[in-house]
Amino acid sequence: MLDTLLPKSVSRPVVEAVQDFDPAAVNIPSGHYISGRLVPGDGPAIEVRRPSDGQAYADLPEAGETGVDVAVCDASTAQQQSGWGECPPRERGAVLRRWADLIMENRLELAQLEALGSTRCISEAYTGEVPFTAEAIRFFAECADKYSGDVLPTRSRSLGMLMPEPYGVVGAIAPWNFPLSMASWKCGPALAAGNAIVLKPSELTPFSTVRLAELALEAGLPPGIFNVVQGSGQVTGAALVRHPLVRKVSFTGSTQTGKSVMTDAAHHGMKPVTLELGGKSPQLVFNDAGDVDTVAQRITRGFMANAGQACVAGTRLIVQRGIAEALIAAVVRHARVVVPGVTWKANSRFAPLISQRQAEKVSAAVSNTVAAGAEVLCGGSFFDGFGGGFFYQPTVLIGLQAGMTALEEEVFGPVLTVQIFDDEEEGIALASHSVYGLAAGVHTMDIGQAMRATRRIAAGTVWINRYGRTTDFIVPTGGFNGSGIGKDLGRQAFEANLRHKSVLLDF
Ligand code: TXE
Repeated sequence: MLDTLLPKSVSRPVVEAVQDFDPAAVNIPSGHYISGRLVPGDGPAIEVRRPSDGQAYADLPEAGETGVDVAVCDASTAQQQSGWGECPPRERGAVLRRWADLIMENRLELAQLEALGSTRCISEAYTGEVPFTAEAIRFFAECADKYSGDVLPTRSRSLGMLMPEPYGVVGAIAPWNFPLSMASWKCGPALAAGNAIVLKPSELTPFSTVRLAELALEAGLPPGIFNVVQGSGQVTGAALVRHPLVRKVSFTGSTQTGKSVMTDAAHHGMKPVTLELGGKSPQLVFNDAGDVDTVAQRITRGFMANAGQACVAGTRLIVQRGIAEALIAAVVRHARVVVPGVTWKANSRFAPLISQRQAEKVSAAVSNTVAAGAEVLCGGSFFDGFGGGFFYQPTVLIGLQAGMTALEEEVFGPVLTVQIFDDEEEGIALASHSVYGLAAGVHTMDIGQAMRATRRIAAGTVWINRYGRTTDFIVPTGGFNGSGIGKDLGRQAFEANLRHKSVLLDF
């Protein structure tokens, strides 16, 4: 997802600067970050492992209800007393821009921290994830003073207004697949709108966001406006969603957990939620899609980026019969040449799966599907030679029937299913999914065909003749149906962090 079109000035000149690094030499900011200070946790700790080799490298403190209460109360006090919510929006924008500058100045350190503990290879973290994070914050900094409420057409001797105001404290819960950029998608709009934020990163990738919070303070964010609490979802995440002073919740993760976040938010204060959930996105390729190899590369990147651990991964190839044989062969060819490598090596381009649990999920999805009659065109097992790391081979499956696991469920690994169709109607029908509606790719040179398919596919994003996001952060992202509620990115994400008060003044 993130190795897409970064501006040349951001991504290109520095590729050479990426070098191997020693994972044991990385400084780890361990603890919660509350009121501008790193707070060592007390109580139970969670062992954190490196996905590349499975080695435990740090202990994570877990904030229970009491720890979360301290963070949220401090955030609420800071939001009310520091002036962050009331200062001129342009000043908020300036702080966020300085923050983005500091992120870029500390790019190598952040990239190493990210690559150490997540599935981001250092080259991608340095050229993609970190600059992408800074750019998203810059985008939301620009929103700060460019949004107004409304003046409403009311009776002649009255003035009707819609006045936007921040919620107060926003609770944010981030996943492990893009730890820094997912945090920026949540913190950027919440902070630009004048809220304080308490962020819970994934317990699998907890540390890079602490450094992000330290840099925010250095940029001028008042202490207590950006806090990080560490811990598991069931304990820390649930306590955050339920806390009475958290007035809005933003979550990215599985559809299953999204349901319980939404239920908790409803039962503990009727809080608005933004939910960016799972997907099972189709890539619909018509006979006239263009150069076969170009399309194959698009399809391959679409399902293999971050080893398939992306919510928008295009994991269902639905291809028209006339082009099917050539395209499938080309996809398999591209899938076979990937070179896996530990995330701290500069030339590694193919990521490990995040954890043993995720590895078991991917492996079971493939073996269940094969046991049910599907055929493996390539992959189907782990790469050898990585000790405790879980590197799953890019896998292409064909001969699928409705109901098979890999076709229906979000696998979150580098697994592509292939289905062949004859006419447009059949292709569009296959593209729909009974649960998910996150993203879709439509590949055809016939603009009419592209737009007919786009109108009929139920997905929050449709890419035509491309696959994957860009740095056009103005384009909102979010799912339909089981893939979520509301939008990240775009003006919509900023506006979702404001509530609107209707005011009627008689004169
Ligand atoms: O996700 P969870 P997991 C999907 C993907 C993956 C599956 C499981 O299919 O295989 O989810 O991954 C926090 N209250 N996605 O278990 O549980 C948790 O601590 C509040 C898709 O990691 O959704 C973490 O910070 N918070 C996805 C975050 O939620 C809770 C990205 C995500 O965890 C909580 C990741 C609770 N009750 C996984 N339970 C995407 N949309 O990109 C957990 N959490």
